[in-house]
Amino acid sequence: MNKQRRQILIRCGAAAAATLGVPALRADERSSGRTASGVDVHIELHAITDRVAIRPGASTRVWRYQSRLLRGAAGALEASAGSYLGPIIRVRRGQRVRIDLINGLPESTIIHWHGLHVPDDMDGHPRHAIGPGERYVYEFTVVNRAGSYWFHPHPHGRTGKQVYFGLAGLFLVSDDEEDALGLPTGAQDLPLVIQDRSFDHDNQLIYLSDSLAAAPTEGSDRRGMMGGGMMDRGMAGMGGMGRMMAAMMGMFGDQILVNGRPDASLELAPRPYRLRLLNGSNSRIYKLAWADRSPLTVIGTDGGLLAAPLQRDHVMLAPAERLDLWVDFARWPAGTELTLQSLAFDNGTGGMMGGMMGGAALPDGAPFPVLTARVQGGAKGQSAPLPQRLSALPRPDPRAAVNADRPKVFNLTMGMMTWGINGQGFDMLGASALETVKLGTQEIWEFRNDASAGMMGMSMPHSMHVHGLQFRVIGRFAAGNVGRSADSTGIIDEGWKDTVLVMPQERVRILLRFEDYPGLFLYHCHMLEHEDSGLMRNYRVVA
Ligand SMILES: [Cu+2]
Repeated sequence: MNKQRRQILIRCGAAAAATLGVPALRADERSSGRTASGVDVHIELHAITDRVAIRPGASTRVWRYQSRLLRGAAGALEASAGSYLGPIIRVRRGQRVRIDLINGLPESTIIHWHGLHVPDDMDGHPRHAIGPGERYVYEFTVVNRAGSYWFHPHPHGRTGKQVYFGLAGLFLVSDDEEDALGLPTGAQDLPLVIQDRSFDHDNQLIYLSDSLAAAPTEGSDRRGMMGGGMMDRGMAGMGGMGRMMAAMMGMFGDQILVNGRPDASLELAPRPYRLRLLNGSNSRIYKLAWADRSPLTVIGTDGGLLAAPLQRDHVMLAPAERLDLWVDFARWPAGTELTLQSLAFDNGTGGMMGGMMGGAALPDGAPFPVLTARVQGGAKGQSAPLPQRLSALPRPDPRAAVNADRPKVFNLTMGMMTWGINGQGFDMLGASALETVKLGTQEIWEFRNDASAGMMGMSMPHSMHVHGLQFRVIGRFAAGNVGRSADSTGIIDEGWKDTVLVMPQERVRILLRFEDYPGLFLYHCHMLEHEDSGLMRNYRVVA
């Protein structure tokens, strides 16, 4: 970022918010009609270094968002007491929000509003990253439908590290359509953020070559797999080869945390709950099921409610995906202890990862418990039945795409130990002709995960995320009799999505609509180590 832009950002925070986003805000007024200064909610998020108690014994150094509500109803901001995670921001569709990010970290950062439809300079592209001590002012109208969105850092090459050390929170949107359904609210509307972490003997987080004890600096960011002292810095529990593999294949922690807590155990009333699941992990996929194999009722995905509830034995949840479950705990006798598990699955790498990572304690696809839920006694609350019609969800119409007969192909590639898309790594300001789209049109894109013929012939699942919009999944195909077939049962492709899991040897087609905002947006794998090492590109929306 140049000096002039930095100064604008800093001035912006001290004076009016309007400076930064004037052209964008005008395009964004359609649903609120308010002036730029008339915000409904104003929140300050201060990214700071801190210590929290996570495990018995020494406290853990973390990075987290310290939050303050400067304007808006008290319910708009829920700080997470005693956890690195959060806060939870709650807004209504149509509200205008201003959020000031203040960077109290020793390195640059920026926040991305995952799943929200906002102008490109409000989206948290890495080109907008701010340095230590600087402020970035976001202001936008929430036009998304009710749903469970979230926010996290997005500086280039360091997203994985910053999320891992604690920076992430939920952004929950409600609207009139959802209110009318009478879904569980209050304590029965329960967000569950699932993450995996590794700790050293002193309770400190271990991330590749970084730990917060070693005060990471701008100089320690990763520039490709082989650089940056990845091989020679000592780190507990992972040898040099293991670190290098993790930097490329993904960080897999051996401790499962729910809402920032290990060994999560919930006391639940015998009533219906809405469980809002977010996979906030860097790279781990969960295959979730109740231990007693009670069916799961899915009512929402990334972009809000489905048209109707779905019943599944188990559900896959890839990094950054959300799933809303409806569970009536009155169906079990008081005192029942239920375990939500992640079941064993084949990630399509043929067990290669476990071997090559020197025996990661909890490899991708290994089974483990996620949380226990104990059904309390007492009066069974009034169990409102779940409506069988949830939301007006239009049927996707692939014929409306400008390339209905020629889907754009995006191969997820691995070459010379670097991830890429069609063989290309990240280019901060660049977008190819293939990656240029016209405002007001729809396109079909196909992510292909069967092209990795790199030097090690690796393929892994990828969790593909497109910024700035919600799309629909219109097809999922096996790529023929090439290699192993991975386990893709339990993937929920229904509803509005912003992130889609593409298993090895699969091809997934999505229908995207580019509306309202021209500019430069990202699409990438949300396995953050893949993203940080090249599986990320821009697309450009032109008027
Ligand atoms: Cu990936």
